Amino acid sequence: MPDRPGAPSKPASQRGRTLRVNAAQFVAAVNKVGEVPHGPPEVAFCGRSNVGKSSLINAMCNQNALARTSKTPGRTQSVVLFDATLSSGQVLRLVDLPGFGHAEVSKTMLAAFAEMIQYYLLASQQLKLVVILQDCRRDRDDDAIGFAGWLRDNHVAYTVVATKSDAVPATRRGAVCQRLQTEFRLKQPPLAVSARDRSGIDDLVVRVRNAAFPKP
Ligand SMILES: Nc1nc2c(ncn2[C@@H]2O[C@H](COP(=O)(O)OP(=O)(O)OP(=O)(O)O)[C@@H](O)[C@H]2O)c(=O)[nH]1
Ligand SMILES: [Mg+2]
Repeated sequence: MPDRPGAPSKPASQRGRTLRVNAAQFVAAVNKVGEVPHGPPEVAFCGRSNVGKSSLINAMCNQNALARTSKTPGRTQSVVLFDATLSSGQVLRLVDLPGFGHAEVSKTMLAAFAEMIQYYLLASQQLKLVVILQDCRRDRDDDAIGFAGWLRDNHVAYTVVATKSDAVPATRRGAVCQRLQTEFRLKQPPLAVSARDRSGIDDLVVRVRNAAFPKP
């Protein structure tokens, strides 16, 4: 189930009143998936360590330090849950997953992370969308492409976003997104986002809301 067909075509900023996160709070950090408390519809953020997952959650929630960020890869080592209340009154659970592929963590721990993440993704009753993050500055990421294939095979809905778009000249962003579209076999180019200059953030909030609360 590649990129959601219902995703908005016009940027949120051009569609009148912007949907925003009015309040967000930390719910729990869990190391065992069985401990994820039942709650609102969930949207999970995953990707390579240091790709900007925690920063993106903070930007979406208009906060600086809700999710812990770090220059050191491997900062987020548990499944961390945040509940975000939207200006529409709807409540979303944002799930910050441990990053895959960082050297500072032992192979055994990496395997344990992967197992925990996969179990969560398959077992959660509330998971509505997985957001796969890809750093605009990096080349092809076979781990993430393989992971997207695994999600497809297991009928888990996902979308791809290209992070840190501020770090790539505006003239190159289109080419990066086109390459990612091909690599991930998406119906449309991924959304380019930047936690630093907030570009694409409002659109991402709309996109995850639409996935979490589909119109009947
Ligand atoms: N230029 C730029 N840097 C960013 C952006 N988002 C995050 N970063 C930087 O990238 C680094 C990693 O950010 P995190 O949000 O901690 O990344 P993460 O994916 O949560 O990392 P792990 O928890 O280790 O898996 C930090 O130094 C951030 O300041 C962005 O939009 N633009
Ligand atoms: Mg993190």
